[in-house]
Amino acid sequence: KAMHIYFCGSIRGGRQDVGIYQKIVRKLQTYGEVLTEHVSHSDLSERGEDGVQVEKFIHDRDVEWLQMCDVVIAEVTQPSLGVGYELGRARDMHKKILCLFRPSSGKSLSAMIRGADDGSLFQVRDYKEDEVEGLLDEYFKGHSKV
Ligand code: 6K6
Repeated sequence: KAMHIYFCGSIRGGRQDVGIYQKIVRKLQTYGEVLTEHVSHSDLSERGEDGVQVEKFIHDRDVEWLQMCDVVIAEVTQPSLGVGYELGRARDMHKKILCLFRPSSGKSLSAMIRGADDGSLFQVRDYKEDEVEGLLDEYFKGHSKV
């Protein structure tokens, strides 16, 4: 059975890192099924207006996917309320979580994410863009590929 991977990246928080999300999702797809592939689609804009009913559907479906996933990978460089919310929910579900942050952005990661690192289930890694594939290989070592 394929591993279910939940990828988190900013949407309404701003789409400037979408190229990196694409690179990460492509790599994750060699390890399992990425439930939230749409987060990396370049045609998904932060400006989308959906109406509260659609947004309730998105929220409830995303929380269901979080519940069924085996692992959560989050690119946290571009701050996003949605990603922060997903990480808090996932942490309470005792999911295995990897947060990826690029210090070269000049940004400083929220203490609520950096400080959630417990050295096992919840991990935060600083990285450079060209390291991301090797870093994911290392993280998934031991997990079987699809
Ligand atoms: C469409 C266009 C703009 O916003 C939308 C809403 N569509 C979404 N569809 C699926 N997942 C979403 C959507 N909006 C947010 N999410 C979830 O929250 C994703 O799983 C992302 O990881 C995260 C992004 O949150 P924001 O606060 O940056 O939007």
